[in-house]
Amino acid sequence: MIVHVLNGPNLNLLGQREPGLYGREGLEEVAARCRSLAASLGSEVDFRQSNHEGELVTWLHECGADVASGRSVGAVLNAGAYTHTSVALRDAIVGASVPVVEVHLTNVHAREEFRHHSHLSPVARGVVVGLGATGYELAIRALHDLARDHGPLEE
Ligand code: CA2
Repeated sequence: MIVHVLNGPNLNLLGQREPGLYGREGLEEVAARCRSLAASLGSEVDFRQSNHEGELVTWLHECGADVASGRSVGAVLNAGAYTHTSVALRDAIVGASVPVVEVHLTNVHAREEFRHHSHLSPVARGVVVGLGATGYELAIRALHDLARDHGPLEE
């Protein structure tokens, strides 16, 4: 199986700026952690990052097609700031029927008010916030458990 891990704007800066907030690990190190855990579950990771909303929409569509054909367990999605602004990403999750676990490195609820609302949480299977890169690993495990327990096509 594949597990898609999609990262939104500015996450390419991880490990280079604001280590006090986002930690010292770079995005490649997060990817390595994801690959290692997925391998232990017998899966491969398709790990991507984009600064462009439309590209993330297209990737969610691709993930939905892979889920529908039984190749993917779904997507871990850290949409970055698009979380708080993007109706298009929410529509893509619903439209492509993607099982999504929304992940945030930081505890968005302990930050500015504008980060408290997510357009994605109501259509996500689950949400993990504030646990750093460990959140990605928890989300990968959850997507595998959900696919195993409910089957890839079930709501
Ligand atoms: O906590 C998260 O994972 C966020 O999705 C990160 C976003 C932020 O807009 C969300 O509210 C919460 C920001 C990603 C920017 O990442 C950077 C990493 C290092 C240095 C600068 C930005």
